[in-house]
This record gives sequence, C-alpha cells and structure tokens, in this order.
Amino acid sequence: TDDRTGTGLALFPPGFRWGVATAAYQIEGAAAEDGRTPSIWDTFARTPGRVHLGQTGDIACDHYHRYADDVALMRDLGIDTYRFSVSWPRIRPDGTGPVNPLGLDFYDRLTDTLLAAGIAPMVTLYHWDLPQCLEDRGGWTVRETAHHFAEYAGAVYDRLGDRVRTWTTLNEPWCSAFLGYATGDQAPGRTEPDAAFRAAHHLLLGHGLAARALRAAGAREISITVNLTPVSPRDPQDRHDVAAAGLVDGLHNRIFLDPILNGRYPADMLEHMARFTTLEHIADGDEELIGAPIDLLGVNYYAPTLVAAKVGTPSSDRFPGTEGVEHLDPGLPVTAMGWPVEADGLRRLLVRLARDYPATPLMITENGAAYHDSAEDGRVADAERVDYLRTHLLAAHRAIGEGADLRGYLAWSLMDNFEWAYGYEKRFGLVRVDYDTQRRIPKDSALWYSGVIGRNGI
Ligand code: PNW
Repeated sequence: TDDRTGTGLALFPPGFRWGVATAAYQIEGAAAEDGRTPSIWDTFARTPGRVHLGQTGDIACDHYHRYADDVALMRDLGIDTYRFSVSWPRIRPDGTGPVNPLGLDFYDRLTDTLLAAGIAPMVTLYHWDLPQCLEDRGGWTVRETAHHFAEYAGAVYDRLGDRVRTWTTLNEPWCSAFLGYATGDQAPGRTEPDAAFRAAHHLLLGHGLAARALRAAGAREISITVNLTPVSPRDPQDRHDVAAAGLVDGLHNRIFLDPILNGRYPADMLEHMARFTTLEHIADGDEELIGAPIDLLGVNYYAPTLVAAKVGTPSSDRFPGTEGVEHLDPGLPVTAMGWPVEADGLRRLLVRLARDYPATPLMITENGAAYHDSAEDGRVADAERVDYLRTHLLAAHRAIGEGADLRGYLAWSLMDNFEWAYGYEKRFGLVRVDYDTQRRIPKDSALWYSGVIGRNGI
C-alpha cells in the first residue's frame, strides 16, 4: 500500500474510508423548526460585530429540508462515509429535560436515507452548538454541562445506535475552549483565560462521560475529533524558540491528546494552567475517565504553525500565557482564510501521532481549503482546491508508509456553508451552493475526488 504501483497510482489500503464532513449549524438552517431552541451560535451570530455581515445559520444550505437531494449527490459522487453533527438544541430544547422526538426524527430520516444510498453515517454529537440555556447556566465552564452532554449523547444513541456505527463525542474542543472562552472569536465570545481552561477540562470530561455512556449502551466505534497542528520553532538550535514551540504544541495539541490517549495532562500544561486557575475543577478520577480507551482518533488538519520566542517586551497574548511567543508567517502560499498551505505538515503530524500515541487508529475527519471560486456556465474550476486535496492526500499516503494507522479521509466540506465568524464569505465546499437559489453545483474538486474514491488512489 505504501508505494506507487506500475500504473503510477498511489493506492490506499483496502477498506480505506472515503467521505466528506459537515456540521449541523453550518448547513441545516430551519433554526426555529420542530422545537429547536437557540444555541450559543444563534446568539453569537445575532450579536452585532461578531459574524461577517451579521450573517446567521437561520437558513444556511437549507439542508434540513434538502437532505435527501444532498444524500443523492453524495451517492452520485461515490462517497462511502458521511460525517455530520447532531444539533443538541433540536434534541433537548431546554438542554437537560425531555427529549424532543421531532428533533430525533430528522436524524432518523437522514440516517435511513444515507444507509439506503450505501453511505455509512458517522455522528458527531457536539460541533459547537451548545443550547443557549446551558450557556446561561455557565456553559462549558461548569461541570454540570459535561453531565448534561452525556445524557444528551445517550438519548441520541438510543434512537440511532442500531444503525450508526461510529460515534464521535466532540469536534475540536480546542476551538470550543480557546476560541470560545479565551480569544472570543467564536461563541460564546468570552475572553477569560481561567474560563477557557475550565471549559477545556469540562469538554474533556463531557467526552469521557459520554464515551462511558455510549460504551455501556453498546457503541462499537467511539471517537473524538481534535484539530491539530504541527508546531515548529523558527530556529531549532535556539532553545528559546524551541521552548516557545513546546508551549504552543502543549496548548494546541498535547493538552487534549495526553488526557484522551494517556489518561493524564502533561506536567508542563498542569503547571501552565495553574497560572490561571486553581485546578480545583479537575476532580479525582477525571483523568482516568477521560483516558478510557477510544477506537478511533479523528484528526482535523488545515495548516502548520511556526513560532519563535518574542524578543523584547512581552506583549498581549491571544492564547492564555503566550505573551512570550511570536507567531510567524512561514512564507507559504495561503488559502482564502489566510491559512498557510503545507501538505507535508499533515505527514509530520500523522507520523508524530503514530510515534507518541501508538496503537491509536486514526482518521482524518477534516481537511480542505477555502478559495475564491466562481461559477461560470454551471462549472466551478477550482484547480487550487484540487491541488490542496491532492497534495494532502499524497502526504497522508506517505504517512501510512511511515507507520501511521490511517483508516480514512473525510474532506471538509461536502458543500459551501456557514463558515462561523466568516459567514458565507468563505467557501470550503466540494460542491458550490448558490445561496439565492440553493442550487448545488459540484465543483471540479468534487469530480476529481470522486475519481480518487473510485480508484482508491491517486
Ligand atoms: C474547523 N483555527 O474549524 C471546524 O471543525 C469546521 O466547522 C470549520 O468550518 C473548518 O474547520 C474550517 O474553518 C476551525 O483557528 C476553526 O485554528 C479555526 C481553526 C481551526 C479549525
């Protein structure tokens, strides 16, 4: 599997899973239908100045009503795995109380439609849409939220567990904790370092409690998705730069990976967190619970990170305690997000995971790029996205050859959608969405990806 065949094809292992991913608030719309209540993203989007042009997910891609067509489109592209998220406020409109059967009905219909199309559903239970009523009670900064999450997870499993094999607890707890509670770039938009570390822990605890509930209920494949970035020092010979890279690696990657996969926070991160919080929120037994074995680690990769120690006066920090760190422009081509493109970063990341957390099956649960595409005569010639996907898939293929136990690849995203604080301006889709007509147009990248899936290789 690890090298090119005589036909010039980089073949992936037999059974490699190929798919696409989305998230509820980014595509569904129908924000007030069938008993759904507001999530923190509805509130955030309605707060002036938070989201580009004040856009919201009220309608988005109208997937709530068009899911059958969207599934048919995936089937036509040959997609075999579809990762979607379930909206907590649809399932438990008051966060904790009675289950709303109409909310579950939607995911039930979606699941059956996927299975009928030969597509394996992969459920993410939390992709950032916390019920607003729970944020009003402290959100992820309080321990109760983790317990409410596990109860909600159990309710979804009760309805879909007989048909859905793969269960992902959280999507990108780093974003929820640090962008949500430290930088304020994402909902709920708070900027309190102490809250961010408590949120990170309660998210991890929510993962542990939900995983335990899912396991007890019979779930066979339990996972969590983290967004990771390989962090490099500007000068690998300079111990200050190396220390800066170690800190950022800790805050971005190890603070989640170590508790989940080793059952304990890294010592340097405990020390770092103690600068901002008492650590009293970390109860005896929490780390053990968080570290219970999982079956698959979901990895979202977009871009590498380059840092140096800041020379001169330390200045303000976006991430708690990084006032001594300078984030550098690596001088690589960038996407429409301004994110640097380096496919080899994905290879390094996967190989590092295989080395530091051995025996962990991996799946790329998001990878992709926003570009300024345009539609002409019903065609979107997104050559840059094809290039992004091709180079990253080849990097993943190389990582497999170097020992990474990679089981599948999911492109972000099936279609253009509500790109959080950037609204509809940034387009990550393999399929273009015309937001005036809701027409879908598969971009060149979708057709190219379909060919890759058909050949199981590049
Ligand atoms: C991920 N960062 O978000 C999310 O899982 C998706 O919902 C989102 O649409 C996609 O990536 C593209 O943004 C991220 O600042 C947001 O490092 C921000 C970062 C990483 C991932």
